[in-house]
Amino acid sequence: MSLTKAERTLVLSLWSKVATQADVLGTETLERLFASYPQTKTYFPHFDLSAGSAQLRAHGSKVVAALGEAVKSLDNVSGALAKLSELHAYVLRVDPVNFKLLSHCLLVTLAAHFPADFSAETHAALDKFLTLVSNVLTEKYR
Ligand code: HNI
Repeated sequence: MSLTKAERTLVLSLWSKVATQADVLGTETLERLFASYPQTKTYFPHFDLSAGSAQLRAHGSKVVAALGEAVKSLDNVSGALAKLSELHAYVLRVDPVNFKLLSHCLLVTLAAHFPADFSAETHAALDKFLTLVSNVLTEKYR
């Protein structure tokens, strides 16, 4: 699976805006995840998950930063995220279903923050990108 040239352009263009607000966008994504799908909180028993907590914000920026690395390596996402793939599969053992939930919450967050950029084409390109990343982060399970 890979993105077409047109899809890459759309992802890169929106990501140039996302990268400057990694903290805010990542935190909101996690807040939406834990509010809408509380079962996902079970992976973070050691976190203070109240809205806007320091841990939530730190983790939110890490997740968006990792996605930024993938955006920079659209030709080799599995290489760019190899270590994270091992971490999520072998150490954290996150059920793959949760990647869909997180991806959805990120899309909603981006749509809310960048309504003018969030055309159906951009939505579809981001969805494909997040599916690609999720596949990489869960491929070690198979
Ligand atoms: Ni995820 C740690 C990126 C999906 C649960 N995760 C990380 C780290 C990054 C990261 C970066 C920090 C690694 C480090 O410190 O070395 N996670 C991503 C990305 C996605 C993702 C890019 C998907 C797009 N993670 C998920 C999902 C869950 C999840 C769906 C569970 C619901 N991640 C975790 C947990 C940790 C984690 C738990 C460890 C947190 C900690 O600091 O203890």
